[in-house]
Amino acid sequence: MAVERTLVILKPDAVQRGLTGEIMGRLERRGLKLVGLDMRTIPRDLAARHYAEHEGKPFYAGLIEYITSGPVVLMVLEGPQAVAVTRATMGKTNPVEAVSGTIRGDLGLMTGRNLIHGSDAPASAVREIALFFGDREPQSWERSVDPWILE
Ligand code: DAT
Ligand code: MG
Repeated sequence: MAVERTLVILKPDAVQRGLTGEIMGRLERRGLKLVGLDMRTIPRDLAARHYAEHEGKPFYAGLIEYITSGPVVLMVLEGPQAVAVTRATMGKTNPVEAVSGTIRGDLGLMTGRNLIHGSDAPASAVREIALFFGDREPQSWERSVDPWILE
């Protein structure tokens, strides 16, 4: 099974609501390995590059306002099919449709305050990790419990 990396952003609402630990804990407990971590406020130009695919859509301006409105926590996670596993753990984009047990389904109510970003495909993950962590290498480390998580 392909080992992938994915970019996660714990959005400003997750930080302001004190949910970063809760959300990081869920992703850690899933078995994904943390290989990058940072806290910062995303500048508008970087937000625009990150969300370029949504430019021109009715929610675009609000999305840029929201994602740049305060500090976020950025994570790079690694594991087999890390992109799909992270998306499944997050739940659907609209928290109303996200099933219970998912991050958005348990902790959110509205699409414009849906707590978390996760790359939507391996190619997007490569692009987004370069965008946010391009100037540094992900942390490589041996995780002693790996034989109990990975076949
Ligand atoms: P996701 O974040 O699940 O990958 P997306 O890439 O389609 O979803 O959209 C990016 C973000 O834009 C999403 O997390 C919240 C916002 N958004 C998407 N569709 C929206 C809509 N119809 N109304 C308001 N905000 C929306
Ligand atoms: Mg997306």
